[in-house]
Amino acid sequence: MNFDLDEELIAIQQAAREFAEKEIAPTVDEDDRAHRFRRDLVRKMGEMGFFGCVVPEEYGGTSSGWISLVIITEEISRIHSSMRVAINMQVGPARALVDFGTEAQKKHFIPKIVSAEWLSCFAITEPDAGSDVGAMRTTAIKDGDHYVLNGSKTWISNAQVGDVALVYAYTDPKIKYKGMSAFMVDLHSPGISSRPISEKLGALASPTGELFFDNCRVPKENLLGKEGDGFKICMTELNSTRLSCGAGAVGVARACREASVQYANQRVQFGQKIGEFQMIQDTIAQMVVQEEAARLLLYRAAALKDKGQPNTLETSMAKYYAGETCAFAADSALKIYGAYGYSGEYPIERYFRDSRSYQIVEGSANIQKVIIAQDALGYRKANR
Ligand code: GRA
Repeated sequence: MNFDLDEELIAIQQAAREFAEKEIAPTVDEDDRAHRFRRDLVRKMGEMGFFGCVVPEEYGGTSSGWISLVIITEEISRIHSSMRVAINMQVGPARALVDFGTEAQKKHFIPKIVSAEWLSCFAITEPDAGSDVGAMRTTAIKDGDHYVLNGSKTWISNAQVGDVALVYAYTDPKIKYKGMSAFMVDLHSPGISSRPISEKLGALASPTGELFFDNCRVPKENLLGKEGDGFKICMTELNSTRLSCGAGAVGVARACREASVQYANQRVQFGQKIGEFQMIQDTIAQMVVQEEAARLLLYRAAALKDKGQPNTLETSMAKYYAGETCAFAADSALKIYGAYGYSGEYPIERYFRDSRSYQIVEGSANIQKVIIAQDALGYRKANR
């Protein structure tokens, strides 16, 4: 496989880098400290076409492909990890609609999601259902032309700012995951409320919250796929969003590596630049190699998807490794910067806080390892 980026991808990379450096970077520390969600910037990202990479042009997308999604996410996350979450919130539901929506659903939702006229999100996780998606308790019971939603979701990015959500719920709780269904829900409907989760370690400028459904009536036209398709839709969606999430991890790892190299070349101790000490070189070398390996794993997984081939295994490998790489890079940057890294004077403490999310979200590191190991052991093939 050849991973030299072609002209189109290089142009996309440059546009995303320029956007991140010009539009996001000037206020990144201020936005992060104030927990400020930049809806205006999300809208601009929509105008730039960042949310349309894997959406056909007829629905407002660009069809530039999965590798371009990975490239854009890395560039955004390198400047501000919080801002890359917005990519998954728009792309996840938009792509699920491309894969499973009716023509009417596609026309109604996708253009407004891709342009970020509507902020979207997806709601899987519940207080007692994190890694074990099948353990969710939210129900959607048919009542005439509607489904009535009851239950609560937690750790939902964009919960308190979203306009629409892709919500997973049981239409038939008795038959476990075979009774799970997926719905596009207007978050301004009666029976829906939200509560922000503001006390968190990182991703401070990305809103996170709880969603509560109290007899919320969702028109039956908003069912995505058929009743019972929910688990499959959810796994397919996660297989898409894990790619972008992994790219976010690489973006933060790259920011750590770039900052570490710069500092190692500037900071003098014991009469020489600290970069001249072999222990620092050992760390820098590991950061460089891990970052490149993680990026190549992501490109490979994305390239398979661009060719329409199964890539669940490759996506799990890439997401897992990118998360570990990010944690190592942030940990290393903090050691290299020492007390300055611990202070608010440099962005290292933000990288460190943001890095931790990547071993948790979009399927924890352990869940990815389960998928990889079960495939290797022949218990359950990941690529079906
Ligand atoms: O064969 P079948 O017809 O019985 O179907 C089974 C299987 O083939 C069924 O689901 C199918 N399936 C899939 N279909 C398509 C399983 N995996 C896939 C797939 N990748 N694609 C049941 O399968 P199962 O394996 O028996 O299910 P399980 O053991 O209950 O669960 C599997 C697993 C643990 C992998 C799953 O639950 C999982 O992925 N858990 C992790 C949950 C997760 O990733 N949550 C993320 C929350 S959202 C989030 O983090 C947002 C962050 C935003 C951001 O920062 O980007």
